[in-house]
Amino acid sequence: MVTGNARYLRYIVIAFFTLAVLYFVSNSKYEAVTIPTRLDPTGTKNQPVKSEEPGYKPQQPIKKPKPSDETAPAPKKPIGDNAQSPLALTPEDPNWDAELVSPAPGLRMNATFVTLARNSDVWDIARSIRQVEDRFNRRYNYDWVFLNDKPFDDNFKKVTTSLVSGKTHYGEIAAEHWSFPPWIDQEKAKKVREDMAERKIIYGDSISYRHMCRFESGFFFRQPLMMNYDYYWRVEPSVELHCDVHYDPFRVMHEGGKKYSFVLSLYEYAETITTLWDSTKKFMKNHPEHIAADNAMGFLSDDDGQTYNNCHFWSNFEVGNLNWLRSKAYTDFFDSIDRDGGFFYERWGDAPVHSIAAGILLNKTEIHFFNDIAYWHVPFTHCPTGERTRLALRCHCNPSDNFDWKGYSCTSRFFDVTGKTKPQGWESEKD
Ligand SMILES: Nc1nc2c(ncn2[C@@H]2O[C@H](COP(=O)(O)OP(=O)(O)O)[C@@H](O)[C@H]2O)c(=O)[nH]1
Ligand SMILES: [Mg+2]
Repeated sequence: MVTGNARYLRYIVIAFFTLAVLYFVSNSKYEAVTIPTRLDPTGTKNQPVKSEEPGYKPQQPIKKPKPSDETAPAPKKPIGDNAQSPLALTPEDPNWDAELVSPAPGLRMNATFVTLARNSDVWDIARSIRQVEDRFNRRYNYDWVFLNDKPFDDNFKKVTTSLVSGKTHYGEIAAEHWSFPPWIDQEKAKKVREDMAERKIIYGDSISYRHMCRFESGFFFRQPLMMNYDYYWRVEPSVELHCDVHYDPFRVMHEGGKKYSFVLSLYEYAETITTLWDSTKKFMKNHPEHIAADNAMGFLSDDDGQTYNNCHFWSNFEVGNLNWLRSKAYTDFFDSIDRDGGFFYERWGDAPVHSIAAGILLNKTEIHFFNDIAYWHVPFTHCPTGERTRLALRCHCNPSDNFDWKGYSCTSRFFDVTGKTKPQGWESEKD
């Protein structure tokens, strides 16, 4: 009996000891020190952070280094298998739900988001990025190029890099792409600004706005960081996306042979472009070889090209083909109108410039309207027409805010000129 008790006691002691060892081993694993890291503002490496620093918060090391430099990224090879993952454009298409898997299956295009911004735009662009990521890019991880006429500061790089799921790149624009060309008469340009200020024309007195419009018209697509990409999606600060983007718009462009696209169109403020159409006509006369046979002149002009009706695609949203913008046709067009000086002697916007180019240099079929991409830039909304689409895309826009079929929009004209059928329900969204 005594021996039996002693044996039990021994078992209990051994069991207790074993449990104690196991507890110690497992507990010490959970207390293992994690090295806190912070994303370096250049995005190239992770830097240790001292625990006494303000803002210290232990976290897991960030897995993916995100290069951020001034050199062009290496050209990307398409990944994925197109045949395995056909584009699903409507809820009826077989691959519709599969597209919401993250990362989205299928091919990636050689494409990037692009944003022109100042350091002071950081929080406004942060909002835009968050929405683009939530509604689309978190599943696709496309890169994002940021361009600025001044160096981006560390805070801008840190905040934007933390939000973008693809790689981020930061470029400083060369002075010759953001300054007065030598042929501009400074006195004349100054008088125009003073006069426009008096007439209260929006941005009429601004020099930087004019540099911005000329840059977006003629230079963003030839920045070193943009040279290796084929497609771009322009995103401005403080824009909103109201619906899921269920498919890859870059693939729609590529597979549909599209070169330019839009979601909103409207009439330009005539006083900012008084002579833009004269310059366009001069170009058309000098370069008939660039005019597309099946162009969309009917979108731009009501009298077969005599006058401009001021219709333009709103360029704060664009998905487009960079090789088209880099083509001889487009650069001849830009160089020709740029010589006439209207970016400074008037206040030509990049929206009418891109739109006129698309309207005369492209065939109608190469311009695409993205009904599915819900978008807001102050003060206009594009909310997809058709309740089925809005519900399927989990939209949060109010359909009565949709600008497409209102009197000041040119989208109805685009449908008429291109012979497209307007989406069901458009008539109930007129004024
Ligand atoms: N780097 C830089 N970006 C600018 C400047 N002015 C405007 N932008 C950018 O150019 C785009 C258009 O400017 P924005 O103020 O939105 O003009 P709006 O949409 O025509 O009212 C936005 O992406 C701005 O962030 C500037 O002086 N410097
Ligand atoms: Mg804007």
